[in-house]
Amino acid sequence: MDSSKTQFNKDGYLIIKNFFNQEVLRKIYTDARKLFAVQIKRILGKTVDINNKDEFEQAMFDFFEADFNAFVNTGKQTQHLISMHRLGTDEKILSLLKELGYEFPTIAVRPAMQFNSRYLSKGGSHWKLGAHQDWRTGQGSLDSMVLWFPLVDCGEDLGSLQIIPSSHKDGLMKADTSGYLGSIQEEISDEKYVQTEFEAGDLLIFSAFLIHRSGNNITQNIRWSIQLRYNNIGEETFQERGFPMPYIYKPEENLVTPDFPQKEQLEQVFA
Ligand SMILES: O=C(O)CCC(=O)C(=O)O
Repeated sequence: MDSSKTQFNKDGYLIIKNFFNQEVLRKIYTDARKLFAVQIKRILGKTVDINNKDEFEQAMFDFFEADFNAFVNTGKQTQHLISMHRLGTDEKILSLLKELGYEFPTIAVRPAMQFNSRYLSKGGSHWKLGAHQDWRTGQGSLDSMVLWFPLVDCGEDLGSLQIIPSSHKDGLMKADTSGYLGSIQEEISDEKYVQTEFEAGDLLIFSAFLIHRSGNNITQNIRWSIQLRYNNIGEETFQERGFPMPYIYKPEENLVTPDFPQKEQLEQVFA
C-alpha cells in the first residue's frame, strides 16, 4: 500500500505541509474579508482596510454587535464564495483523495468557512466545538474525509484544531445532537489530544470518524479556516444505504425582506 495511505489508515489523519497554492488561499481570504467590508460600510458607516488585521477584525466585532442578523447572513455568504468552491474541486485535492483510496469522490456538503473568535459568539457552540466526529452529521461513506486548513498561520494560541490520533477506529461515539455538530458525551482525558499547528498553505486531512475539537483561541484575532468534506461513491455500505444525505437545504417560506421588490426597482434594474 502507498505509504501515505498506510499512514492515514493507521493514524486517521495526515498533515501535509505547503499543500495549497498561497495565491489561491489569499484570494479566498480576501474575498471573505471583502464581503464583510461591504456590510461593515453599510452598518458602521466606515471603510475598513481589510489588510489592517487588527483594525479590520475590530470592525468585524463591532459589526457583530451592531447587527447580528446581517453578520450571520454575511457569514452565510462566505460559504458561497466562488473562489472557495473552485478550490473544492481542485485537481490536487482529487489526486490526494485517489491516493488515499477513493475511486469516485463526491462533495459531501457545501464547503464551509469558519471565523472563530469568542467575540463573534453569543454564548453558542459555534466558535469553539467540543469533541465530535464529523461522520455523525454527514453519515456518508465509511471512508468519508474532512480537509481542514487555516487561511492564516495558526497554532495553539489561535485555537487550532486538537485531534486524537487513531480514534477513527474506535467506532461512532455517543453524542448529543444539540449545538452545531453534537458533542461526544463520554469524558475524554485532555492528554489524548494532539495540538495541531499550521502555516497558511498546510493541510490537515482526516477521517470523518477521527475525534477532534476546537482549541482555545486566547488571542484578540480571528481564526479563519476552511473545511471541505468528501464521500467515496465506491464505498460499499454507502451504496447499500442508498447514499444518505442528512443535510437539509431549503428556502425560507416567507419573503426575508417584506414588500420587496417594488415593480419600479425591477424596471430600473432592467432599464
Ligand atoms: O475549526 C474548528 O474549530 C472546528 C471545526 C471542526 O471541528 C469541524 O468542522 O468539524
